[in-house]
Amino acid sequence: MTSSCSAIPSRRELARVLTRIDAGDPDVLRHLPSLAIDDADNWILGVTGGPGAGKSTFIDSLVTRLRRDGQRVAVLAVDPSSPRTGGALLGDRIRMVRHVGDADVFIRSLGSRGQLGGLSLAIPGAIRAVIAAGYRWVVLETVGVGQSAVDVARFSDTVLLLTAPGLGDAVQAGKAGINEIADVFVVSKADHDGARETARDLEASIRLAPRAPHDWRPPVVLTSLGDGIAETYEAIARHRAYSLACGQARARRRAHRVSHWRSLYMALLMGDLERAVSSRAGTDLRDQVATGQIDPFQAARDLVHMRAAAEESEDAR
Ligand SMILES: Nc1nc2c(ncn2[C@@H]2O[C@H](COP(=O)(O)OP(=O)(O)OP(=O)(O)O)[C@@H](O)[C@H]2O)c(=O)[nH]1
Ligand SMILES: [Mg+2]
Repeated sequence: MTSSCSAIPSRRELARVLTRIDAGDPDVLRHLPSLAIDDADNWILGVTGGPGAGKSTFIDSLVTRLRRDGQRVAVLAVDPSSPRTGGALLGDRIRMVRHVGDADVFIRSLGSRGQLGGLSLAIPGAIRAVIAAGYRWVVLETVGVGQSAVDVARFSDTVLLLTAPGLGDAVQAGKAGINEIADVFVVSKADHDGARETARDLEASIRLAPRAPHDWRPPVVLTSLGDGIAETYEAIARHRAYSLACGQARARRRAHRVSHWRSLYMALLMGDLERAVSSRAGTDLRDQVATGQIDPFQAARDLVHMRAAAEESEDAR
């Protein structure tokens, strides 16, 4: 963080750090690995589901429930398609106005147009930043399609999949393999027709999934505009207890750290690559590639070798 890694940053400092993370600012990378995620008291909840499935509405109610227990909560809306963060976009897509005045709730969207590592770097970075600021619960919201859903699942301790009745979401999600990442299934908009059928379809697909006797069996809960939140909260608590007891939480945090490390490594390599390409030798090679004087594959290998040689001479010094 800015002044010191050990001090708890203010909200304003936190907002500034997140802006830099979102922008892929390489300077901020240096400070992030030192911020631990080891404490099992921190819990990272991934909430995914189709567009308009009711994720933000649901999270709003869940945050109210967590606040009743005195928990400090950070909500990070991960939106790879957003043109920019904050402002109108945040207001449009995150319906959590109830918590705007609450100092113990931090809400922020994350779009990451940063060059370095994209969302797979921004998500673990942002998680570390909010945990360091004392938010013990981190809720990640993302649309349950494509890479961002996978990224969110990779960095979550418990994954909730929301399905609204009548959208064919359950079938679509099943096809995309998204069902496999869910620890708790939430049928949202349960006041709509077809909610019970959707729940039954999900139950049937859960029954069919191969599972050892001691494995976690994802429950299905129904919610609508605040109803069913107690049951969902209880399902999350059960999954958390299971995960902590059987070692799943530890395994996921290990995978989380490795993913973070890989994306940091890629970010550093990308920075290196940019420097190599814009160096004198890189520019010469680029010109030769452009005019067809040299085969691109050969030129790419030349660049790799040049970087390696430069590193060796740096090491020797
Ligand atoms: N009837 C009914 N409407 C709901 C419920 N939950 C959400 N909605 C409505 O569904 C619409 C989408 O809700 P959001 O909470 O914004 O859904 P979302 O999944 O966060 O949407 P995106 O972030 O845009 O993908 C809004 O108009 C909500 O008012 C519910 O339980 N019942
Ligand atoms: Mg939303």
